Amino acid sequence: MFTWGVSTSSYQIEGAAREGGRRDSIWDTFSRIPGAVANGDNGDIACDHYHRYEQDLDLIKWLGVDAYHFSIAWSRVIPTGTGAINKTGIDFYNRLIDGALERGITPWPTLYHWDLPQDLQDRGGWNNRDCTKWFAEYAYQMAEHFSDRVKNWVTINEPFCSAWLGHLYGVMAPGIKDLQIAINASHHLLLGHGLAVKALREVSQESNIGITLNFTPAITLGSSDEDQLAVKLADGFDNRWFGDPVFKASYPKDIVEAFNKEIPIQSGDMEIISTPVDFLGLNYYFRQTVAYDANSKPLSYKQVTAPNVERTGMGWEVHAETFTDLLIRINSDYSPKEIFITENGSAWDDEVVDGEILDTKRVSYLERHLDAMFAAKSKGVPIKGYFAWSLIDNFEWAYGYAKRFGLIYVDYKTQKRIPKSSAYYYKDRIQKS
Ligand code: IFM
Repeated sequence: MFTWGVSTSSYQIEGAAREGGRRDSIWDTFSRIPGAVANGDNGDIACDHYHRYEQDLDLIKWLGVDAYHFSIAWSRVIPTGTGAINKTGIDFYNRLIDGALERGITPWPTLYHWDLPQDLQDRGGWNNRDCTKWFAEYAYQMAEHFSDRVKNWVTINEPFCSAWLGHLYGVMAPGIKDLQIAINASHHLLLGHGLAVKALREVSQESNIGITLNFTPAITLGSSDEDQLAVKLADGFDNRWFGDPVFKASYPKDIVEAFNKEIPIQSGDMEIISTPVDFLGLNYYFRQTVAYDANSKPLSYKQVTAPNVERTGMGWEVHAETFTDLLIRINSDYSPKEIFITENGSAWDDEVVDGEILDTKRVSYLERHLDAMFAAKSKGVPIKGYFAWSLIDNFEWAYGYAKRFGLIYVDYKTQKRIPKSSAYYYKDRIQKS
């Protein structure tokens, strides 16, 4: 059976930031830094999903999907990150999981979608090797509480973003700009993933466990050897740095050499990181265009703006064929047992006109990417499901509420939800499948 679903994440939709015993995550802290998030937005209220989850589950059911991929806010269930469980937080996810199951929807939680408890950041966060243990203990606790009803688990979502955007470029929480710390964080995120796989399996052998990696294929407009090198470096930095350890138990040599930094690998780490997973969660949004640049740091390439290409409201190139090629390549490079597309979608400047949102560009993006995915599937890539990003408009990290990815529009003043044309398209496509 092919699984159709929708995805969200805790900090982006829940709100209720200071309710029910939840403590700050690094995103609460980061959002308070002047200028860190567009318009000074934060996730205090977001989509108020914490209070409106029943309505949101009804919308998920109305869409006709099989599964709901959400994330658990670590600081809601273990507010200081380690130690005492917060029963009120657990109760919220019990209600969410039960509510999904009552509606015939399979819950697919991710354990970590970037919202590290601030108390753990104060102890060094992902730069501290202990964070891998804290994460594994948290994973174990979540399995103890939910694995009687939850079978499908994603450990970590897009370690690329946590590691590089959060610790190298500082454009996401915790806002650090340091290559060595970013490398440490990347290794600890991956190690935490491996330990969490073991912890989840220890509690429930029936678990179906994966990690979600985002892949951004690169091309160049140049024809020089240097530009080809730029493509290779971009691919190594974005894609192979995270895929190779999980599926090949090693970091890509060319990038290790180019970084010329210490990687905090201890004996046995790579075996733990490459603990076999049941599936790869794959996120795809766009392809990038790069050129060689000897002065760029940490690697000798830079992003260039390809002319005359279609772009989303994020400025990301729309290129569905790349999705097909990527899926074929990932299958051939890594041979994952199964692939679930855990995110794919696009942001546009949606407008409500006479109570409707005719988001024809999102419909077109969705249609072309679904076709592209099925093209890869028909060539033998073991794609078992597709989750659209996102169920509803939400807090788009450093862009705040300015960028809308939802199939369902959210009026942030009233919290009214309005299905966009893309929601009707998705519903119809699922029905016909
Ligand atoms: O909103 C994000 C999500 O949290 C992670 N993947 C990419 C999405 C769009 O930027």
